[in-house]
Amino acid sequence: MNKNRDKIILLSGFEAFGAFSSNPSALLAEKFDGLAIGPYRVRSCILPVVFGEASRILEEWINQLHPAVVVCLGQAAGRSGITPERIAVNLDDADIPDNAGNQPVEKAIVPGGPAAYWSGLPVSKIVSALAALDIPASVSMSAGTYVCNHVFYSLMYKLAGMPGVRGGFVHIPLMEGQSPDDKPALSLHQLEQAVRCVLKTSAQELEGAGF
Ligand code: PCA
Repeated sequence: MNKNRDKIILLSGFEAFGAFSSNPSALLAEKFDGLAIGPYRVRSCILPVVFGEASRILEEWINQLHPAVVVCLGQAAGRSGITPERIAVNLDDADIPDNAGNQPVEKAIVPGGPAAYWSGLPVSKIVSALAALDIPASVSMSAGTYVCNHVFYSLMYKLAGMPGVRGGFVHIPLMEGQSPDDKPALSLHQLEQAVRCVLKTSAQELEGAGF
């Protein structure tokens, strides 16, 4: 395999969904596209908030780019800090329709697949690194059962067959100014700092050294 291909971090964000007209995860993915993180180059994609389609598109990007690290971002309104997800579950159970009108209830993502997968990202190290930057963060035990968990589970299912490639999911709070209500939010600057820290900590884990 081409050596350069080993040095890509694939970063995904989501389109707006539900009651929101924007999604900070998409904004951040766009901002980081093409940036260097140590010896790695970030490539970004924006996923539709649609069960099935989102994970198919992510899989196409993985097949095309052969990334060394895959970090998927999603918005979690109501959370006050950055929350790397520890575990993906084999369940679609939607409270609201996705952007194509699908609303699966108690449906396996991969029928007969494992009940759950651990994240491949160093979730505790990421939280410590964020805390050192004074960015609120904690490890989350559930990515929910909506499209984010669907993408997370599908990613880990795929990466189970790709030894050496690390991946996982990180939920982020709303961005300041995004929502008129009083849900917690971080500034764009804090969110950018946080994503840089997540990517750097994840890539350093692969390199086994600082950069
Ligand atoms: N958050 C949703 C889906 C897209 C997003 O940004 C979720 O948490 O499932």
